[in-house]
Amino acid sequence: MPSAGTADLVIVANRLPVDRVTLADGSPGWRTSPGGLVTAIEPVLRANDGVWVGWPGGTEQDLQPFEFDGLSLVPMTMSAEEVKDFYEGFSNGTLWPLYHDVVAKPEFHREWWDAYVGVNQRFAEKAAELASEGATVWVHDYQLQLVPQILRSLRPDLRIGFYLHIPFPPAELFQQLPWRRQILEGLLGADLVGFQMNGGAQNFVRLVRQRVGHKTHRDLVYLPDGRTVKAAAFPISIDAKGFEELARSERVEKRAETIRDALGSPRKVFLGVDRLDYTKGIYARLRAFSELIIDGHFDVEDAVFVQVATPSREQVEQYRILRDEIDRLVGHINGDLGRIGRPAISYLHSSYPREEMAALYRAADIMVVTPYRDGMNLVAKEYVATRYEDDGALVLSEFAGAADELRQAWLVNPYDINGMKSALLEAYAADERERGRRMKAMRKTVLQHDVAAWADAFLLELAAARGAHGKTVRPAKRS
Ligand code: GDG
Repeated sequence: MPSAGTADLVIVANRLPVDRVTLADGSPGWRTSPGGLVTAIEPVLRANDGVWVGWPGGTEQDLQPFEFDGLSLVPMTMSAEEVKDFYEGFSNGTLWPLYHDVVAKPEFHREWWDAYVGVNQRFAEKAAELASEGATVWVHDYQLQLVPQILRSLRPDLRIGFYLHIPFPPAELFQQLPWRRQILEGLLGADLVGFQMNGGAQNFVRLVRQRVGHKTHRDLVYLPDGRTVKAAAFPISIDAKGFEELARSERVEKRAETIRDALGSPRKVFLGVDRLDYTKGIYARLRAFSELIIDGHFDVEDAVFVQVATPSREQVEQYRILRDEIDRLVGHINGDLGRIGRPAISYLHSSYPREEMAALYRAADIMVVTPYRDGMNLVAKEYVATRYEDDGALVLSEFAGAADELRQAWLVNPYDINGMKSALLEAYAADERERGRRMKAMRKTVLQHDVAAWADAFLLELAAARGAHGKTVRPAKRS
């Protein structure tokens, strides 16, 4: 067993919560990458002398552990080949489409798998080196599913939790994977395996029974060595209060007005905000909107659609194809339906500061979130958090995890364009009372179940894991 480190809590995630930037004096520095995960985990990290292990992006080598904003960060370097085979390849060309209902065809390449094993091994070794005797290690997401098992073999004294941010697919799809058994065994190294939804936890337990042959009962797996692994759902959320505060700020409120003016003050603004990803259903949603104009339900004076598509995974072939398809569709729609100074769709292929996101949410009357499959979808929850006057409408895919909690949204099947057209039209025409009634209920849910509650619930369950070794994580002090 390698000698223990000093951290009582180790977070292991593919990415560090910071991005590389060039400072004013030209030297390289770091900037916090915006996200709810760091907001939720930061207080727990502080209370436990914790460290965060992850890749800072890029192929820079020789990076040393550093402190940033009071957090201890341990960068894992990656070679250009690992970025290609582990990150773009196995993570985003194999697992991502396979876990999202194969909406794109997953590719299976043995050299991608070898790179996945290698990178998981390195991350596990680093966590083993940093964790104190009996520490808690919390591993995140589909890029690192082998880490729990490797880590357990290196350090049987640890308490290990794993959380999957994306859906865990049904057996019928998962079993296509040539390395299905290795992935399941990798996850079984954890004491607790967390999923967004119950369905994911159930798929996992069923697959373990069928493919690995372990005894299971409800949400528990019994291993031959006497360990028990629990699989359970912990729906993730956002820093709801933080978002609401941002939305209430004068700067954001002013900016929202400016955005509406710049759009030509239409009666209604529709909004979509997504990473440019084929799982998000951007193409079908824009078609549905444009057909409502063609059918004469409204025109560009009445309503415009703002679509923000944040650049994502641009080296992966499928993402390049998608970008071209959306470019072409937006060009067609605007060419056919727009007027001078009035495009039907304002398409922004760019990423923005958090404040601008909040202003966009405030400027939008109807938020349209129509993924074909999504673990949760935080954008839907962020929109709800910013509508502190209980106004605005949310059109939401049934296949986003968020649909389980946000039942009062206008729920749609994203494959059904006519159904989406009806929902968009209903949300467009709904009166203030109807919109208010729905938003009020959704706001209550989002504010109550925020990301801090999510992190606390996971860590509490991990602390209670049956027969697990190790110390217990101290709860975060939250304001
Ligand atoms: C995965 C799962 C699950 C986007 N563009 C900008 C920006 N964003 C922020 C949003 C939101 C986040 O990124 C996107 O989160 P989503 O949940 O919507 O989607 P994924 O990126 O696919 O996330 C998903 C999530 O993990 C968490 O477990 O919910 O199902 O797929 O917070 O606001 N933020 C800023 N500028 C942008 O341009 N600042």
